[in-house]
Amino acid sequence: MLKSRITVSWIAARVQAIIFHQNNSIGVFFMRQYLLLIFFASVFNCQAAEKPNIIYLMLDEWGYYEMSGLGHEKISTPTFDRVMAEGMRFTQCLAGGPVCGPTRASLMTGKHLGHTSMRSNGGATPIRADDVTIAQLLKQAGYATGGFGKWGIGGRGTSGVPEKHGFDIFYGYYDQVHAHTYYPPYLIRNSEEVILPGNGHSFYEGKHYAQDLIFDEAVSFIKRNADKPFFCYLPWTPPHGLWGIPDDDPAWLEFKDKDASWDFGQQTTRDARVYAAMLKMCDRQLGDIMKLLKTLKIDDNTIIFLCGDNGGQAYFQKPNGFFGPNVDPRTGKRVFRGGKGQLYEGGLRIPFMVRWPGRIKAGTTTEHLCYFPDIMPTVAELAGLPKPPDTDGITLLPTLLGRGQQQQHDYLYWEATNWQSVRYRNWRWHLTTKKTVELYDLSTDISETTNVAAKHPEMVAKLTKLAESAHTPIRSGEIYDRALMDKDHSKTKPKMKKKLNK
Ligand SMILES: [Ca+2]
Repeated sequence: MLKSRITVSWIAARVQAIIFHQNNSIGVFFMRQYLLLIFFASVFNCQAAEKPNIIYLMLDEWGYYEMSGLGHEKISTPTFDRVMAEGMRFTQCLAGGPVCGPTRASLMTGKHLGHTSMRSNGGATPIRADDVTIAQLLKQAGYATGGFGKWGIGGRGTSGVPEKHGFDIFYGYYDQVHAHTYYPPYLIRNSEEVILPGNGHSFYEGKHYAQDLIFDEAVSFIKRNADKPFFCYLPWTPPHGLWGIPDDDPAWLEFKDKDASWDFGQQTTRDARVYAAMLKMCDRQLGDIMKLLKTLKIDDNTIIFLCGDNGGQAYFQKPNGFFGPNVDPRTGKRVFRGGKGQLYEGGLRIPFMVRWPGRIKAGTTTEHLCYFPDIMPTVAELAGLPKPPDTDGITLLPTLLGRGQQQQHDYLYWEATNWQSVRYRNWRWHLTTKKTVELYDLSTDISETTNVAAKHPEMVAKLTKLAESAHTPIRSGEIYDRALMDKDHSKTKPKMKKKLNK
């Protein structure tokens, strides 16, 4: 089946790509060699016979402690709790970046933020045409590839569009600002507009609810591809704002009549209630997908990753947020400093769990320190591929399967605008926006309260050097059609009401 899909013209295209891209980095050169290797491995059937389906569900802004399974009393997430109970929870998984765009770039390309082509949420820095994504690897290993949700690493008319990066189909939002409403006038399918009549006048109301459509497309993709290995990437927008939800959604019915102590929000007094309802809605939708896997008899051969995309934000109520994403609900105390947008632990710690019936031991927890670049080598190994050559990640499979020696990172690295950070074992080093050096010993100070840089000059010197070696200059992608890219961005969108019509 796989052989039949590989054509002579495909070989010609790959060879041409290698010959004519002289201007690329060594990493890109090796990645291209690697893609050829995958191809020949496919031809001669050298790969593992059975490849699991891979579902990667990443909720936008979902905080570390925001699940009922960890004792949260305001949030209800029975399916997420079930994934935790039936799979493995990582207590120390860190996002690839502190905000939407960079973290997605890190996840998709297997690189840390010193190497990614996108490092900020500016909107006009797509990934490059020669960036290789997880979907490209899996595609060439014979997977059907679909993405449903918020892409965020390359708008229409740029080098970063998903259909040029290994996805057979991507449906949803390409532009992050486009995703600020759940009632957009259109969504995007492989760079084409899908018009949603009756939408576009309000952030909160309309005829078509984007998340329902995105969910339906994902379900349809799974059904269509049940008989072959598939990669279903679900970077869903909820519970990111602005917080709109249909009046009749069962999850909203559960939260809408909460008492006045819930009246917190940014634009409306119901935002906090909608936030909680959105998590319950996504929980229900994942539950429906898991039921479908059973019906299709592919549950045992499907691995599900479930995570947040960046550290939790203190939404709706200062200083810790109405839901306290970095507050342990069992103690009521804030554990991690900072939140979304920052490189302190609180800006990067995310919920992360993985379920694979019969393969991953149920109800297990690991403290293995990992981050988004690790996903690429992990899924490559799942697909029977050799380790990708151009990644900063390390496969998680020894931890997940309880088999073999788990390799540890020498260090983990992040950067944001004027801020660099290194995690080295239990040390956390920062060169902050104020150009001050901070060093924390997380083994005794998980909340990063006491800067011990002055006491440990050797450690500071060591980690400073690591940060210097990890950073490379940004080489971002290209914009071919700025007007098309801008069309999905807020500046040119029709004015929409930020107030509810009631
Ligand atoms: Ca986010």
